[in-house]
Amino acid sequence: MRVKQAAVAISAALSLTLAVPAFAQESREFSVSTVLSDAFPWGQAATKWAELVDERSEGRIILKVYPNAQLVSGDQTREFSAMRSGLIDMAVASTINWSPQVPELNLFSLPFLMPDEAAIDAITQGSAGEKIFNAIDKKGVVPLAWGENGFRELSNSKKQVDGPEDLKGLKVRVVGSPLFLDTFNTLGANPTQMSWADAQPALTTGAIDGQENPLSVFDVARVDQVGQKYLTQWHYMADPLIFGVNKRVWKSLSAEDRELLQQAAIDAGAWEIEKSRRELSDTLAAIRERGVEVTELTPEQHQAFVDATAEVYEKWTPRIGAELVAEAKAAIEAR
Ligand code: X2X
Repeated sequence: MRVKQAAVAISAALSLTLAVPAFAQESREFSVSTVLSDAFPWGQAATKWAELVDERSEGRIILKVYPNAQLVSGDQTREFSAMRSGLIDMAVASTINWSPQVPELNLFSLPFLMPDEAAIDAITQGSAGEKIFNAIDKKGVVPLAWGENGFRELSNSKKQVDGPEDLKGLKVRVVGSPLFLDTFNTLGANPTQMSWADAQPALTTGAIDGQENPLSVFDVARVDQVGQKYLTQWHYMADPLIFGVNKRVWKSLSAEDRELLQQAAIDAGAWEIEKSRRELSDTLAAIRERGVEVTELTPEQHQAFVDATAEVYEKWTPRIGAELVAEAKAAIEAR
């Protein structure tokens, strides 16, 4: 009797299993954190990743994007810790926001290290990039691919800035690593750290005079409409984006799905880097058209900023790792 009952139960369970379509059974959803929404290239990188994964897994793997750092209540420098602890499954993140937990990522924030896009690529696509990925991996997050936020330009509501002396006393909002405080303090400015969520109201009320962000962010967030009328194209640093996955989530995936997820991240990242670079000149034209005074630096003016920030290297090179900094410099030299 017992045996017969068990057999009935098993056959019922079996037919139930067979009745459920395979995709519904195996479909898994993961959270993806970003700071900027898909109105910006950054958010578009995450959306593209989700689309490619959906398509290539035939709906088995669903990436749900949560923009505006909402999974950490806007506190973007807590994103890495939240990911490591499993509160967030995946992210497309700026190197700046993860740099408090991964000191090696401060490399990209060294002022005037990377003169052009080829210099960014020389780091990310070479042995220095590999070292950085290893450092992230050791901290509990699996890095899959690179994207790009872009070269960060300086804006303010007070005056045209074409030399370090113009920054004296200017209240500038910065984010992330204390390295930014050192850079702006060295320049004689008055830097203050706050999240992007807090920066926008602070710009509106005039609590701060200036900020630094890529042209795409300045443009899409309409930063000029909160009084930022002066923009200096000083290209002092660029923040790449990193596609990453929590380690436990990564280990729970099959080898095929890991490959699928990584290849989709690589493709989405390459797509976004190409797109953001291609759109730069149109973006700059749009910003100019809205009446923003854009300052380009002469080589001499540029050099004055380089000289004024040299001491940041002395303090930060040992923290980032002397070997890594040297490797990055050599890769840039050889680009
Ligand atoms: O907060 C910023 O300035 C932003 C949006 O660029 C980053 O998250 C690094």
